[in-house]
Amino acid sequence: MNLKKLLVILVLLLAIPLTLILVEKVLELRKSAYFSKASIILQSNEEKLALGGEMGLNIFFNSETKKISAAKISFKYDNQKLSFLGERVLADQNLPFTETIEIDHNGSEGLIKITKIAKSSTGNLKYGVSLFSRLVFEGLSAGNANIEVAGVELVGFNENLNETTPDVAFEVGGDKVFPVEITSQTGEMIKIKILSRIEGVANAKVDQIPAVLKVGRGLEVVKTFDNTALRVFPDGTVSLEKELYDLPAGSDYFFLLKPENALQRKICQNNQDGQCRLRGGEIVLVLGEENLINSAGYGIEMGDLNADRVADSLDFSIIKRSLPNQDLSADLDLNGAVNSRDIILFLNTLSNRYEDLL
Ligand SMILES: [Ca+2]
Ligand SMILES: [Ca+2]
Repeated sequence: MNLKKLLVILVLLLAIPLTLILVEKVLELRKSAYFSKASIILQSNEEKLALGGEMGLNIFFNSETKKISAAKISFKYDNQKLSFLGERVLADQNLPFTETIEIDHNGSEGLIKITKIAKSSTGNLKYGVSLFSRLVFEGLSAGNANIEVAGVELVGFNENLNETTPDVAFEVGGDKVFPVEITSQTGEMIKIKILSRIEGVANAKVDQIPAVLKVGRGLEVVKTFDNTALRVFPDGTVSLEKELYDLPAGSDYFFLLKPENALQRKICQNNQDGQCRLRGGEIVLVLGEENLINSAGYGIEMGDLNADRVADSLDFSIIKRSLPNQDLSADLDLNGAVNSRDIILFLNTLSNRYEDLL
């Protein structure tokens, strides 16, 4: 055996184990890539869908470990109760999935298939939550229906592998059924706009605050909206707009409005200028046009910070505690600071102290 042959054998002996080690490493990475997970999120702003009304359903992906570059999704919907109006993505939404390759809709089977890719290059793709599409449906007949994700195939890139081409689909978790309730009364939608103001607010730095709105008739509460919001204007005026379904038009309505950190207000008539705790509702609601209820003459009083329905020493201790660290959850006049102004406002509220009940 000459020297040349010996060298070749030596090189081979060294190279083979090294190659095996490298292959093993790549497979290890591959394994984690193949088993990457993403979840799908179905979300809509509408609580209920009125007969003949429209509902937009947003479809999001959430992928922590890989950047999603393309997806094929199929949806199944109840075609007896819902009609698919199409994909309608708002122009100002920053969408990674810019190109729709295909929408295949079969109305008689209630099946929609969408294929999309991201226009961005691998480097510009994002981790985390990204909007895939917004589908719009119309309510065809009353009852409960589902919109279900029937199949998902996601395609991702793995930076660790310096991939330039997408790899295969990976596991998709998340809630893939979206329940829809279609309300029965055709066109029975009552639009309301409540106008009021918050006492002692003259330089508000926030533009909305959370609120609970209850709708009552006579002396009973008939509907509760836990997650609504008051629009706040700098001078302290506030407004709340809401569409009410499943309620008959007519007289004797009232509202209970409890903004965050405030005492609840009972609004039982238009242009009300004082409390009406013991009175029944006197508001008339009509269909079609906007029902404007002005309650600015009986302003909202801030002060119930712990939401126990009374403004008292417990709330005062929360304000005191928030002074040194400027915890803005105690910023009663919404001016962006916790200081003596909030204490003065609170002391004014103490003259009333109890919130309006039924
Ligand atoms: Ca309280
Ligand atoms: Ca303040």
